[in-house]
Amino acid sequence: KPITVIGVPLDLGAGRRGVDMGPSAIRYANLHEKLTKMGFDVEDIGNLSVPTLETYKVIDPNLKYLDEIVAVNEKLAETVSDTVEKGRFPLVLGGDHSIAIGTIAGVAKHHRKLGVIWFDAHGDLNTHETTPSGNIHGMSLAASLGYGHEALVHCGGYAPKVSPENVVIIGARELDPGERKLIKELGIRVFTMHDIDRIGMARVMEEALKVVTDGTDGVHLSLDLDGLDPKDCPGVGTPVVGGITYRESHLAMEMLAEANVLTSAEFVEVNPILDNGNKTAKVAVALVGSAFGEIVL
Ligand code: DIR
Ligand code: MN
Ligand code: MN
Ligand code: MN
Repeated sequence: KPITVIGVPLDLGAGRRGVDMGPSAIRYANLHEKLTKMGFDVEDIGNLSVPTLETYKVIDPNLKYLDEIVAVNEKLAETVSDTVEKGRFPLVLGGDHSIAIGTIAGVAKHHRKLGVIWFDAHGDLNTHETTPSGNIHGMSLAASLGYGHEALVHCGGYAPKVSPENVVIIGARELDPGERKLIKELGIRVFTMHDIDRIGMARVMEEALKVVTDGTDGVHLSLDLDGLDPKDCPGVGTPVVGGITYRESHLAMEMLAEANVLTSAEFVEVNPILDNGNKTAKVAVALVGSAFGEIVL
């Protein structure tokens, strides 16, 4: 399938600056070349235009930069939706993880039922009522499920985008109290680092694939690079020790490619300012390769 790359250099949803440079860092790590060499028809439509932090001020400390983030996500939802309509695979480069609201809004309306793999150290299941930070990148999965501020929940003009039984979180190791509560209430499947240690990534992915393909007609991958261990991915805004290794994350992508179920993907939270020689963006590009079916032999 032909691929359309969409950059979203947004950092208003995160607590630390720098993820606005994520799309550049990923392109610098030769994303286009990798996909072209793999034989894909790739078009890169560039970056969406995104407001600069200094231009705006925080109005609600529990929903920092809400209006600006909503505007970017509405535009992203349209762009992603147009891409799907053209029969192309949307590959979105972040930017902070709040952009998942727009990506999923653009994708989900083309599916009867969408499965979502949320690969992250965090749950991103806060709302303005539970957030400890006010950062909207910690609310994007909740919003996609229909929880949180109306403007986030209704991105793209409809809600909810996904139902809890088709969502799986992989790599969680830092959840806030409100997130734990929502996970229990909704019965969301979460594979924590404990589970990965215990049963291994291969079995985690087998189970995860069941969750996201059960009755669905599409699967979205939302991959926050902080899901990986900071040793492999130091260039992220909120590193959490004890993460998924380079190989475990590759195995996950390889099993996804093998299952041949992905219909859209986003790679977010790459922060080159905090990185070491663009290591994290290079990992992102390698993971994209595996997710699209690159194999060693
Ligand atoms: C935290 C951090 N749970 C929050 N979330 C992050 O601010 O809501 N997600 N960093 O990727
Ligand atoms: Mn995240
Ligand atoms: Mn995260
Ligand atoms: Mn509503």
